[in-house]
Amino acid sequence: MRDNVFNKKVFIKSVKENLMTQYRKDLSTASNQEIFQAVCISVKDVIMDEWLATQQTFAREQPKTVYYLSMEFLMGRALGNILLNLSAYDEVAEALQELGLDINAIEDEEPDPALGNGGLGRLAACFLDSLATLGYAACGCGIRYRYGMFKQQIIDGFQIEVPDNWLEHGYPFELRRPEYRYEVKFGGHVEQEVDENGKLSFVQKDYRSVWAIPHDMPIVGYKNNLIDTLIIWDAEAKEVFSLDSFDKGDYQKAVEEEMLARNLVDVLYPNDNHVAGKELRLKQQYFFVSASIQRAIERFKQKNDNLMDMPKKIVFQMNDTHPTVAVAELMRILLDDEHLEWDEAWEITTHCVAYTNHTIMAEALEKWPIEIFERLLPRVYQIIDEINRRFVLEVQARYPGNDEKIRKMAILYDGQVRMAHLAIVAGYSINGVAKLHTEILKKQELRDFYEMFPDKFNNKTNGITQRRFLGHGNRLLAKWVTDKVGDKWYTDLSVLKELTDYADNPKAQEEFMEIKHKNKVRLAKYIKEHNGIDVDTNSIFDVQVKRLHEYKRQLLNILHVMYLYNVIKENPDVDIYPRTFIFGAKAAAGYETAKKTIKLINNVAEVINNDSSINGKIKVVFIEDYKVSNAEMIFAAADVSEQISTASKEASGTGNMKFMLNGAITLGTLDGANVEMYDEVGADNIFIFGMSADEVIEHEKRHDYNPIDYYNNDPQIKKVLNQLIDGTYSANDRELFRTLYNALLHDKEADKYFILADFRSYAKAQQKVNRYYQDKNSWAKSAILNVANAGKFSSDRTIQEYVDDIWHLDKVKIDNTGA
Ligand code: CRA
Repeated sequence: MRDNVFNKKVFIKSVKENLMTQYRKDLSTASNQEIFQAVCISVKDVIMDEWLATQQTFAREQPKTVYYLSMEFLMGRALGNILLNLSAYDEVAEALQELGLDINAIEDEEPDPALGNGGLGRLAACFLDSLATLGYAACGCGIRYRYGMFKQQIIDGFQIEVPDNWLEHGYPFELRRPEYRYEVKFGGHVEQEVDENGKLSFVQKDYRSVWAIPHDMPIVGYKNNLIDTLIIWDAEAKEVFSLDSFDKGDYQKAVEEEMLARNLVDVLYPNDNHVAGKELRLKQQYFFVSASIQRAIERFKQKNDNLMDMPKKIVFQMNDTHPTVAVAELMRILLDDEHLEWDEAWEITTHCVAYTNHTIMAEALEKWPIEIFERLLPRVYQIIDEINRRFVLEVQARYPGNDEKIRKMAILYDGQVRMAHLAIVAGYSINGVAKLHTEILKKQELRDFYEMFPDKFNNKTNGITQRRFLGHGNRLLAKWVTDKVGDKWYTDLSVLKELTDYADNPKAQEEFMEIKHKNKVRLAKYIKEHNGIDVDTNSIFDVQVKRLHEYKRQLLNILHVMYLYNVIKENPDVDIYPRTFIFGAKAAAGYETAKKTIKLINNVAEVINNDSSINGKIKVVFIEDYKVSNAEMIFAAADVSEQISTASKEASGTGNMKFMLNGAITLGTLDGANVEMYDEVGADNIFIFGMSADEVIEHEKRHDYNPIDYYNNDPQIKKVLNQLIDGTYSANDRELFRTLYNALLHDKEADKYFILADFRSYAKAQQKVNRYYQDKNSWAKSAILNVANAGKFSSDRTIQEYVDDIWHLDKVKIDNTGA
């Protein structure tokens, strides 16, 4: 089947036909966007057959299915990835070339669907890719936000948020399926009714409701004919609002339902690792969770008559606390719609739901005021109340007289619903996302729960898909790797280990550095086009791209740049190899300190880049609108990967792995998955600095950290900090960076993230980088060894662990002969 359509001639013919039928145009008059759409239609033809074959196989074989419930799926562009996984990328590129078109330009026509904030959403996308590739039945469930993550513009150094209308031209790979809609109810009140058999039941009355309309996106497995589905739910008003209802007396209700549907999925909350606690967000959560669970149960019932068998066929993985209302919604459906007894419903629920924790940041802990919960979801709240009542009894039985335990562990406490506690009490598995993170959960954050349910806890270190982040993002290196060790790495990344043999080989080193250089040239071109800055492609590309957050310490990085600049100014002959410091980061719209940090980076860039006296030794670039599509290019071009979070704060990180896979050397703290990267690659091939997680946690407990000491005792640190408020980087407004200065020295929790404590150690590690890069062979060797040891960080490995330890899915083979 595939061969046919991706036969060049057939493909070209099909694209031309699509142009004609869709736009009545030919190649000479069609725009790139129109050609892109036409190409997608041709690709979709192939996908449809395989998708159907997959669904038929699932229907026949009834494999156990994981429903991955996530508020975010940061998919990035689909076309290139789909072609790669269909093993048609090269053919299509050649076909387009014959038509005088560059495949990159056509790929650039696709909006970058940004239905996620950062790591958590991108992880969900990598997981789907791995699930399909490994041959498992999986269904991603999320929200079809009309506006995903905003587009970032930098104007006069400030971040400006611009709405990203990704659906403007229609999204070619989604399939709207109104015939599979579900009703989701909000508000009203609960009444008790007795049915004809004398059985008591609970009925929600006077509610407002919307339709949840699924849109399917194909998740194409790598060369295995299997296509899983990502469902994103759109909201629609139940009845088209009509003036008729005015006469019927429910005009008000019709207006409210219309409004509810219209706002519900308008926009993704742009916070990473931070909750805003807005009522609309809880509505979004319940909306997609309810629809997804209704669908899962309906599908299950089509082939099974005993609901008690559900855990054999279904698992709901809750991606952080955002979808944990699933626990109560599943109970509600089993109790009220399926009329099971509490114990039966609880038995099913507690064997069907599992929870992943992604953060220990206090501001990310989801708690909802009971008042909101009860008003919005009255029946669901009753159920949570009952789960809590039973759980508290259990705690009392286990720890008689220990009220402290109840205070710490109850689901309902102090007027709030603690979503993590709900997930832990009901979930049969609770996992962290890197070894260190899981240990911190067990020993600190979730200690009481670990003590009570030790068997539920496990670790699943995050991973990334090599198909997108090496295969698609870095085609030169991908080819080099394939030349050396064969192409098995596409589905078994551990084979990269065989590259170890080449690490010492001068020719291989040269080839590797040559590829890195070409990727740097590609990025330099992008920077020139987007930022108007010329960068030296022979300089060290030192990169920190990720969300802007205080704990990630972009501030440490830029303060160090300011320090280096001072050093060069004082001693122009100092041995510093040319370096380009590259930043990319979005700040949540309401996060002032983060936005100030972006402004600081841009102002420092302005001063340094325009100072000819330093001979271009250092340059600073802030790449506007960091997103999945430019990320692929950035990883490929990096020499140094900055992973410098305060130890204990970054649960895992996944950017760190993408850099490693692309042969950048990590400069980082022993935090998150950096710890495991260090174990894999060895101390000689990574630059580690700073306090350990234990040290940080100790200081936090003892409240004994005083940043002022560093300021007073280290004149160079003092100078840099003073430059925040003496106009060096804000000549027209000396007060501009006062808040950053105060946050480091004078605020209540001054230097909460230990920037000054780690500064010297960071500067020293940076100096090591400076020297090491000048020994080209050693550098190349270490870089190659980073690629060679990145195998563990494939999301294929992560997913196989989830399958083995938590999900227990059946492997499916799709026979493509019939398709
Ligand atoms: N912000 C963590 O902070 C982690 C990802 C994926 C995060 C990252 O260290 O790699 O999750 N946590 O596990 C999060 O979103 C709500 O918590 C993240 O992306």
